[in-house]
Amino acid sequence: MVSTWHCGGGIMIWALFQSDSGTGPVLEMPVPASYNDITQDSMLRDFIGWVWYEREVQVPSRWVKDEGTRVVLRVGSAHYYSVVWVNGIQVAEHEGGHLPFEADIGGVIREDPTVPCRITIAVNNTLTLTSLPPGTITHMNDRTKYPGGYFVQNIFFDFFNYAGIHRPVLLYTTPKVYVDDITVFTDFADSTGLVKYKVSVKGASSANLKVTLMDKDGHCVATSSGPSGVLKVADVMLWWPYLMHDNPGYLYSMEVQLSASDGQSTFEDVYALPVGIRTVNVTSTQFLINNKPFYFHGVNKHEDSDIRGKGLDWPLIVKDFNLIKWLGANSFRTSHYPYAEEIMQMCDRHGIVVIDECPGVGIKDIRSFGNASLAHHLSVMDELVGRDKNHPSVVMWSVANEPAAEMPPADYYFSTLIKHTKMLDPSRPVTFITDSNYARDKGAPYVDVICVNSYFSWYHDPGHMEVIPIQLKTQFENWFGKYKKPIIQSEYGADAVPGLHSDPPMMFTEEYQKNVLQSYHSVFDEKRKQYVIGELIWNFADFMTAQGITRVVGNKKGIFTRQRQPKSAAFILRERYWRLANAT
Ligand code: GCB
Repeated sequence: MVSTWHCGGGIMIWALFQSDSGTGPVLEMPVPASYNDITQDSMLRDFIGWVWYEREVQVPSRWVKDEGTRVVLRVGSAHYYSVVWVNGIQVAEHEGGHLPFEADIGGVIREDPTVPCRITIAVNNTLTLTSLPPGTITHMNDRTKYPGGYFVQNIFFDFFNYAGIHRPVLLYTTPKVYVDDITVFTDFADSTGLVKYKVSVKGASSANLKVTLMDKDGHCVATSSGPSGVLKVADVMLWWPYLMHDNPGYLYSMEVQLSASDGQSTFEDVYALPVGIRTVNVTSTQFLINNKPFYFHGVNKHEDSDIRGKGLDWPLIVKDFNLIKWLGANSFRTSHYPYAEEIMQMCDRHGIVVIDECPGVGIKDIRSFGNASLAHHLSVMDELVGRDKNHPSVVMWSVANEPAAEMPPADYYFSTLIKHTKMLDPSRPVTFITDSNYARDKGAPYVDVICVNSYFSWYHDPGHMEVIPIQLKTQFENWFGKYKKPIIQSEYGADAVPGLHSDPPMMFTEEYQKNVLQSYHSVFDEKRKQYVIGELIWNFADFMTAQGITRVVGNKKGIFTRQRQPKSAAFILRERYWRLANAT
């Protein structure tokens, strides 16, 4: 990539089409951001259907003049289904939020170099039985009850279905012959690091490739040439998780230099990739990073904040990393969808370990286990693994959250999905997050690590914290007894409305949340000496949900408020996580 041009870092004009013949109001709409909370209009907050973004940009004339330059339009993510036009010509169509897509637009902008480049993006947030996440629509047509009639998007997940263009829209260029992709697998033997690489080139059948690996100070530590090979690094500095080593998140820089010729012109491209050298392995009782036992003491998150919804927001990202480190957390799960690449890069640099989850959340309806759903799920895994495969921070893939894994089709569905994911990436374990009964879960036989969610004394036996020790112990013993695989408590927690107090503790108070956590912790402490390899609190921060009788302006299970201020539980967790970090 030689240069980029931000075309989404400002206002895009947004129009809501109300009918085939006319447009709705035209609004100023920031990108990146969800559109839902930007205006005072509840219709827009809860809107389901097509919205249109449009913006004209002036493309540098050297890009347009030079036929040897490939001009690419890249959308970081748009929720959910998108169609993109440039100067009225369709250039891309993409299904699915949370992942990027792009289009080569050189041909279109060269057609008439005198006109500015008009980018139009139509986005539809409707979820169907085959989308990920799935959803259905119910029409309220009984005119005796609903004078105007209305329809609702039913969702089977617990976060607000924010929509719009959530991540940056960029234009960038490469030469016509270019480095399209790199895949690295890392390993080490004694003090020698090994980086096995593969480079894919597009635009020519052959090219000269020079590969250099540099350390943090810019010194070259290994070189190679050709589209695949192994770089050997003497006295390797391994990539370690935060708090597991004095120098966590160590990254080398791999640079691929391409030169090629098509007989008339020569092309040069450079692609730089940060590389962390580390290994990941799973035994029946342990999760090993660089052959050392790793205990996940971390959080589940959401991409969610006031006003911008799921829109990428740098101050929020940096604040969240500061809070994660303050807490002494060493890991998080990208519940319940892939997070922005910018966040993954931060994880690499800071040594924050990631369980990378695809948007397979809310697969509850038997019709969402059909062939069309599975085919889409497989292709989402292609996109996710393709995007995140080189991040050292990513140590495991999660293909779903709380599916109806007891249903008969779940067996074929999960065996196919997990096999496919392992074929895409043989170097990482694969899991999905379950809340099913251990005896009837049909996907669990295929995972490498059992990840189980439970809310004892909350959704079951509300108000009865005394049930936690026995129920939690039984949960662990049942799962381990059946599968002999390591277990992560992938969610647990309780809602707390900040500032609400009671003693003795009552549900929704800060005291109740604190006590639930502490009761879980004493069981974790007993079982982590055996086969429990991690605990991820639900949730890092309060987040927005659909309106409903169990949600008081959103889910309040955060240990931080939505504005990132600590509740009492944050201090309990902080004390615990630092103690766990110092004990290992
Ligand atoms: C869960 C879900 C999560 C919810 C949470 C809750 O099991 O995985 O998305 O937000 O419970 O608070 O109900």
